[in-house]
Amino acid sequence: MHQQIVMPDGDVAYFPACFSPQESDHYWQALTDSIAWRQESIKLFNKEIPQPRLTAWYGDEGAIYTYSNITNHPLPWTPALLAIRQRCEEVAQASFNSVLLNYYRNGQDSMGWHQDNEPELGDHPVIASVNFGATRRFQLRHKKRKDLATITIELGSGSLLLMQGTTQTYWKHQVPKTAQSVGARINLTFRLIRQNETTEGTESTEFF
Ligand SMILES: O=C(O)CCC(=O)C(=O)O
Ligand SMILES: [Mn+2]
Repeated sequence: MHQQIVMPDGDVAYFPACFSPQESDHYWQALTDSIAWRQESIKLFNKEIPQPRLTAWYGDEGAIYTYSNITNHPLPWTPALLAIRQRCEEVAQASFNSVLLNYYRNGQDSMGWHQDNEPELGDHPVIASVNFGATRRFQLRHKKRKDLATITIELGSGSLLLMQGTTQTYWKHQVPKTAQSVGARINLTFRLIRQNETTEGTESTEFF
């Protein structure tokens, strides 16, 4: 069972129960216990600002990505991450070689408007976004069409949001802060990072 979001210039599908409540409890605990959560900072106007969430990056050895001018090497897959990835690959009918994890401690943790358009992801990335724990509001906004309303989806525990096609070209997304009292939430975005000449030092254009 899934819901296709009605939107121009994008392809977003919501699977509210990709994982059962039992599986969700299990993975919540496994990820809380085993992931090396980090508090990263971003440099803004020469000041180090802590990100409003904890993060972690896991994946195949070569799945290197650059973020805020920092080259990030992934940590090796854990059994829980491999099992979650397998479910995502079955549903998405796509392959993923890395996952970015976000830990939102409470309603003050958030992620601002952005698109997942790092060059390493290629032109039309397939992104599988999985959630465990508290339900949080996820919003999509068209970059040019001011006549289109913001789309809001409440992402619940055990859900999968699949973004593909031209979604990352034409739409931005965010997880806003909320004044409501909400518990912690773990989000995982599975991605396929493309090796390129700069990171590999060869002319290989293979996907891995
Ligand atoms: O937490 C979410 O639902 C979104 C996370 C996200 O957009 C990202 O990691 O790029
Ligand atoms: Mn994103």
